[in-house]
Amino acid sequence: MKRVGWLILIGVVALAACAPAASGPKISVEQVWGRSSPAVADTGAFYLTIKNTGTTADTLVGVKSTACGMAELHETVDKNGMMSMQPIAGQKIEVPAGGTVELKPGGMHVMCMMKKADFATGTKLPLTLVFEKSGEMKFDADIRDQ
Ligand SMILES: [Cu+2]
Repeated sequence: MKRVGWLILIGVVALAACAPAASGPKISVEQVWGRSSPAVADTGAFYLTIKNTGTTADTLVGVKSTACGMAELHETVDKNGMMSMQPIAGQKIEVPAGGTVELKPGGMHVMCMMKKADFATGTKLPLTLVFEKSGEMKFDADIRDQ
């Protein structure tokens, strides 16, 4: 009887190991924050980290916030030593399977234009990310100085 029990246990473990992993992207978003900016400034910026622990890539295809008249994906570029920023081509950021994409100061960011809300330190502002496969995800971005 004891031997049979062990055989069953081994069988169960083997089955678990062979079970197919759920396919598709598995997106999680961390450290969603916005940089504080003076009320008179017309623009603000949001930053975040996207992780995909799934088995296929997903793509960030849109950003929106009720705090902005318009939100765009931007990247920072070095033009002959002058740092400037520009909209990301196609307004898309791919997040590869098993990959991490960081939107951070000096790099990619969500540009909030025609600001409708005050980016005041210690407050929170809404930010929605739209992924091609994972759909919409809503966040409350912490507004802080850096
Ligand atoms: Cu920008």
